[in-house]
Amino acid sequence: MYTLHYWPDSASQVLRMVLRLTDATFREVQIDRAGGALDSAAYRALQPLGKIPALETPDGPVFETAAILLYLADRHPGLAPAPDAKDRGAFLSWLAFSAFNLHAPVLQVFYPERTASDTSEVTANAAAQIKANFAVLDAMIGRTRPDWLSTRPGVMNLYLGMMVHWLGGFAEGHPARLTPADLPNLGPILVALESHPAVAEVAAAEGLKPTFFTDPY
Ligand SMILES: N[C@@H](CCC(=O)N[C@@H](CS)C(=O)NCC(=O)O)C(=O)O
Repeated sequence: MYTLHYWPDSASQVLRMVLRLTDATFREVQIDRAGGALDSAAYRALQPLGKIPALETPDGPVFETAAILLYLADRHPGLAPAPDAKDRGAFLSWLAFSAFNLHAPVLQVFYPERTASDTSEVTANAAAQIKANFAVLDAMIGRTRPDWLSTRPGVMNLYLGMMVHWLGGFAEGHPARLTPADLPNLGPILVALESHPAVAEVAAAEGLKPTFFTDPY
């Protein structure tokens, strides 16, 4: 039994989708942000920085989105290459790439004041990194067509899709705006996944449009 501590339209979103792809029993607890839950000792015991998400597991708490994705993939076959699979190294490399080189600058775009007081410069720099790094990843998909990043739902396509969902919410002209149409290889994968029940169910649960990737807000 897992317990996911979530907040709508935050990094917990991909975990809500991935949990629905498993046969695990789980419950989802909405974090009481207004009540200060992120700063509470109880929540800090699950996530030491008071960030969203955190997953309680039979093995203890697991935190950091990418770590939770890997934890679930290792216990629920089909979400990513198995530990002894030939393409495991490539999968791990691009999972770490996504956490460090995509998710981190995406967070800077949403919280630029945490990096420096000149928020427009922070946003411009982070947006440039996001665009350049998504282009590198997209080219890799075109070159190698990995099975672990195809139209079959799994941890990588849903993790990347969550970020594209957020970035597609920026208005035309915003430096960080990115949509499936900007990504020749990842874009069609996300379009194909949009109607998957795991995506549709979480979009509905979080009060979001069914066009989760293509027209997110
Ligand atoms: N590297 C962390 C980032 C988590 C994170 O920053 N989550 C955001 C929501 S998407 C959050 O907790 N925001 C609330 C805050 O920082 O106060 C992870 O991947 O889990």
